[in-house]
Amino acid sequence: MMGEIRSLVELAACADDAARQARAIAQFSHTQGLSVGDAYRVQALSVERRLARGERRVGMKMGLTSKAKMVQVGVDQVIWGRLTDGMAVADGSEVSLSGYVHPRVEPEIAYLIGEPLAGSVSAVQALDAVAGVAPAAEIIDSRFENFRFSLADVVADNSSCSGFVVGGWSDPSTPVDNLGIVLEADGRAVEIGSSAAILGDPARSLVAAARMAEQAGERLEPGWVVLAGAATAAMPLRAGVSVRVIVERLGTVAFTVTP
Ligand code: 0L1
Ligand code: MG
Repeated sequence: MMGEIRSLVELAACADDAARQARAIAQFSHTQGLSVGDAYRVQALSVERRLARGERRVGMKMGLTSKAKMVQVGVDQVIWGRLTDGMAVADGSEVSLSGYVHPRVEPEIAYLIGEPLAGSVSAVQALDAVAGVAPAAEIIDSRFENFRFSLADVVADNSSCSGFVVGGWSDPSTPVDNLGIVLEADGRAVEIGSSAAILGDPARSLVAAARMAEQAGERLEPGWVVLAGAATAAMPLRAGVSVRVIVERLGTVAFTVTP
């Protein structure tokens, strides 16, 4: 039975409250039709609520940029979400599971934006705007029950973004198109991949970020972080685990989960 149809503002409040209270909710698409365009509007409105509480916009995440990720969640389109400073996790720090519903972690490559970037650009133009590259980990956490969602659901839920950890920045000229990546739990490799799994080259993800930002009336701003997407499937987080992402040439990022 269809429930009451909610406005985009109400859906945004629902997604934001669920994230804030670390509470699972039913998929929006179970009770009402939601276009992907409207879902991005819900995402924008829910992130505006974070900004109204004092958080600051610090970047953009690209999602589902690898086959492994698309297969893992059953959605086969590149999506994006908005990063705020409230989602940043310091490299080497400890996080508590209490702030999440059912978090997972995935290994990524991060770009630091040096010059404004938006619209239809080539990979060369996109990379010219980059001030640094770094190893990164994204903590994703769907607010939907059982980590299941439609394309519109996940977009409305800020593309599952929940936290991100960025390591030390390397020179932007460092090639990142085919670097070995390992995701470790307690010192054991759980996922092994290559940055080439990110759309064949993470630079393609940056190009897509510039295009999608413009479609949303935004641009990538100097100082922003762009997460290019995961190189492997994501790993569920459990209490007490020590997580480390190792990216060939770029170094490592790490965090632990409170026991
Ligand atoms: O690659 C990603 O960051 C995708 C996030 C959305 C799907 C998921 O929750 O895994
Ligand atoms: Mg990701």
